[in-house]
Amino acid sequence: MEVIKFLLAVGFASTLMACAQKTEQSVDAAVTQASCGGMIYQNRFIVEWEDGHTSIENAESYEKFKSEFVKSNLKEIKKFYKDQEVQMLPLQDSSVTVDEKIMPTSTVSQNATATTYWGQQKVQADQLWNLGIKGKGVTVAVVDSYVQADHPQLFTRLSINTAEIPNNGIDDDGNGYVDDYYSVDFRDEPTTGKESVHGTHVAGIILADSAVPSADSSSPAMKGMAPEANLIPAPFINSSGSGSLSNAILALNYAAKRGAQIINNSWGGAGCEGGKALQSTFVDLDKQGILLTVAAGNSSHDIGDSPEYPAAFNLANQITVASSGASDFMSYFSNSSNKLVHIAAPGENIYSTVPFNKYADTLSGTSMASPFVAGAAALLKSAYPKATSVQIKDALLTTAEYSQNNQFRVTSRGRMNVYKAYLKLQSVMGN
Ligand SMILES: [Ca+2]
Ligand SMILES: [Ca+2]
Repeated sequence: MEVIKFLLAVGFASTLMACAQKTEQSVDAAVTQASCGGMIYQNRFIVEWEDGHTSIENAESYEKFKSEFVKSNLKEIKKFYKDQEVQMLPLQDSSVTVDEKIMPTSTVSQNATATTYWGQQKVQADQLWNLGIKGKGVTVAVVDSYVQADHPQLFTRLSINTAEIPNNGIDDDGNGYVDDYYSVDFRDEPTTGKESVHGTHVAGIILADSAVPSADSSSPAMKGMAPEANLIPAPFINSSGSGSLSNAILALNYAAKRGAQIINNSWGGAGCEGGKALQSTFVDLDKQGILLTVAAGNSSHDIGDSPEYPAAFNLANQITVASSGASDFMSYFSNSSNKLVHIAAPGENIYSTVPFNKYADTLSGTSMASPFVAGAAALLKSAYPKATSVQIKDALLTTAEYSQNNQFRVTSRGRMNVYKAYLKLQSVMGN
């Protein structure tokens, strides 16, 4: 697997490893150029089968895996990869201890300031809210770290697997996961005493329920971009901030099968052999028409020169997002590329929900910019359910805002404006 930490400010050692494919593959020439490093799991393997499904297999060693598992399933196996982990650093390291959990119980005064919702205002989300467009009927998956699903502003938005009866110890819908009424936790180490705030923050940017008031006197309620969209949290990043590529793939495939129409990916670090496994999954999701929003990364570089994945996959239904600030300049930390990064969105000092000891807080990074676009896409999809992901992407990219003096180094040259994208989509789709 690869791991993957949220946002990505990553220095990779370059350790190219031999590919473990059964046959020559051309899944992605580009991925092989990426540097890769970090820990390789010696006893866990990602297997792509001829029938199209992917599984994760454990074995004592690589040799035993090849001589026993692969040998006995040779006809059915299409490709296999070593699982790997890549360490990346979030822009801001932020976590809370689990015993700090204090659920607010009463509603008190709200103290939003002019800058609290600068991002939502900049992209003119309120114009759509005023039209009653709030993401209703659209399902968004957050493939990330832990999400506090019982946060008051997220709990109301949880997508429910109606084919599953909760807490009866049975996999009622036969999807391979017992009691996944809400979701599945794909992390290797679900509880360590500390939790990252990342996933909860990302989820809130997309769809925190603005109809639920804050119960914390020091924190105003979050206004999610699409406050009536539905959430599938699919955590795979451990509380330490890293995760495995195999768990990411399981989480992505799970979200797709549960009906996610949009999947946000505020993480990176998938290079080399493992990057090919991830790309194969992304290509499959892309073929299903799922819109994939991806953080460009926080290494301040051009990912056309130094590819990072999944940011640089550049698929038809993928939108890779750079970060901009309140003054509408590219954030100093943001990755860019005139070919591979598509649009900028607010990513500095972004206020959103956090777990446990506070109601909401401020973080910065392309991890925050990507969910702005995911939420915008959910708004557009709810307004025009028949719009394809390509049409939604095109509407967002062709209406990005920029001035002649300030063009962003992204394909659209500008920063997202969801209201303008809505008007564009309206002209394409008709009323
Ligand atoms: Ca199930
Ligand atoms: Ca059940």
